[in-house]
Amino acid sequence: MVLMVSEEVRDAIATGRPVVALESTIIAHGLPRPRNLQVARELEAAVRREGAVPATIAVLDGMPRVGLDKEQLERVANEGGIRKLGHRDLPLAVAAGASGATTVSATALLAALAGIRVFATGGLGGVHREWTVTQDESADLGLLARTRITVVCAGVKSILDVPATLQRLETLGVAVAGYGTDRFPGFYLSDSGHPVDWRLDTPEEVARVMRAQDALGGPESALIVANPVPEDEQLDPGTHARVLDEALRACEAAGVTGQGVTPFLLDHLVRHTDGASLEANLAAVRGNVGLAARVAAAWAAGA
Ligand code: PSU
Ligand code: MN
Repeated sequence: MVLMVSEEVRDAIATGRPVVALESTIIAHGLPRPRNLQVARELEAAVRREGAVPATIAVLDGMPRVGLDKEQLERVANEGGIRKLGHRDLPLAVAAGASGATTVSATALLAALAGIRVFATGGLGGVHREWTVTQDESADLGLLARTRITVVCAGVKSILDVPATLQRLETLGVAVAGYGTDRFPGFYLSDSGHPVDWRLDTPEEVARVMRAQDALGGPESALIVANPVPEDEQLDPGTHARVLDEALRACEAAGVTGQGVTPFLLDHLVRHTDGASLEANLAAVRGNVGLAARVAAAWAAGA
């Protein structure tokens, strides 16, 4: 067995009930303890409130798991040695018997393998500023170009080069639509300052695009539903610009590279905005999880 799907999730998939995949990197490496465990539970509860089954995904002792029980979720939130796993790390973690939280790329891959079509997260990874020097582009983008899944997110993390990331998504052939907006959301901010070509306004419209993807039978790529954080819950744009600038400089000064960059920047923002970035991040994720559950319901109902 290479993949363990929990009984509840397996049952929901088999009977055609709505399921929402949730990633675990945000829990283990994107949020401070002990708030991270509360959030992990809260997100699962939010999926259930909308009538869908949550499937949080992680690797524990070398076993990729889709749907975690109470103790497994606690391990992801609290265990010291939990690694950060992109999709390329999965075979290494399995063979080593290692435990790790899955990023968007690894979560999307495992969710699709399990037969789950809808996935909610905070913000996607993408092209980092300074890309010309570091060549740092998240593996999220390449994986979403070849995985048939719908990702509900608040755009891409604003610590990134947003227009370059949008361009890469276009080049890679990944479909992107704003949800209830013509503006591409900016993760902590409702508007990244960039437009988006397509707009969808209801879960049924999203489900229709998913069906059209399958009917057309092109490359097995994802659909990104970019759902903005409500304007009254966004991070103050002035604070965002100032603190992000400091965070990027601190990251460079600390010599952080590779997988460490995103957690470093997110953590810096939390500490230097008095937690305001955390609240905006959580508001975005909450909105995405609720919408993903409604999309999964529309998809399951054949809308
Ligand atoms: N969204 C959040 N917080 C996070 C992430 C997303 O609100 O911590 C994670 C996701 O798992 C995403 C990862 O895949 O950050 C990107 O990391 P990298 O830039 O190293 O690819
Ligand atoms: Mn990276």
